[in-house]
Amino acid sequence: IRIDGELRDALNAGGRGLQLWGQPIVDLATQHVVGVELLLRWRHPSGTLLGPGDFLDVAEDSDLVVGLGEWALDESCRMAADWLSRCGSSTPEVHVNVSGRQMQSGGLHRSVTEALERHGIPPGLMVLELTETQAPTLEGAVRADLDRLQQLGVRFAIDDVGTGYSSLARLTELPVDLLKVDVNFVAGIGNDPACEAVIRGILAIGAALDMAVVAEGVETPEQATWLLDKHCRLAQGFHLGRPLPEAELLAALTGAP
Ligand code: G
Ligand code: G
Ligand code: NA
Repeated sequence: IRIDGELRDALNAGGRGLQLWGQPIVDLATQHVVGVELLLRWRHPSGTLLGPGDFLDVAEDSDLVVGLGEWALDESCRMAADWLSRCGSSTPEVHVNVSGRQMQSGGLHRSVTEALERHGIPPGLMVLELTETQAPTLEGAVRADLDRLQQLGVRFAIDDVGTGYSSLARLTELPVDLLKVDVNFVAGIGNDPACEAVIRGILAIGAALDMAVVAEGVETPEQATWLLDKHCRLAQGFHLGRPLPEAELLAALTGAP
């Protein structure tokens, strides 16, 4: 399949076939949904529903990832405007994934502010998730983009913490507010002391640097209990909620049947 051509067609048609599914981020102490991570899906012209792993690399290798990122920012804000109108002050934070190439394109500040303004979303509601392994060298312009967004109230999360090659240096370089513990460490809770030690270490770094920590990939109540016991209050995973398409997500957020 010529994924790149088809993806270009989809973007040129205003994002035809592209969707964002939302996965809840839960406060384990209160069970409240405090955030939603938006995850890209693509209903390919063949009918198959594709995940990011099926087409993100292709997009990342071209300028397509920038258009895809702009589409995702706008779509996230459109969805968030709907949540805001129904959930008011309990509207969850909106977590949007940003690729390294999108950061380096130089247009991140503009894309984010335009999407927020177009849909009337307060900047404090938005969290941009950056992946360690993709985080580019922070040349002046990229750094300035991130700083301006942070001054506006937008926050930043580092995804898959512990799997990148320069994680600790990154944490002091980037304007980071939130650390996301990689699923592989969470999978080791209860059976792999090394994984547990890494999670404790990330929690200690978060506490020392005043960054919140989200555990990803929580699949069992035992993992949730272990995390809460270590004062890790924020978690995401199949045990707490699977990624859902827009209508089902909305029903989950508003408690509708
Ligand atoms: O939903 P799934 O677990 O298949 O997502 C796999 C990965 O794809 C996620 O870890 C996330 O980092 C990445 N991803 C999902 N949605 C987006 C998106 O909108 N933009 C970018 N750049 N990456 C995304
Ligand atoms: O870090 P990233 O943005 O890739 O994280 C989101 C990804 O993790 C999504 O692709 C989602 O499908 C996946 N995911 C979400 N919850 C769980 C879980 O409980 N277990 C596993 N193995 N993967 C999960
Ligand atoms: Na993410």
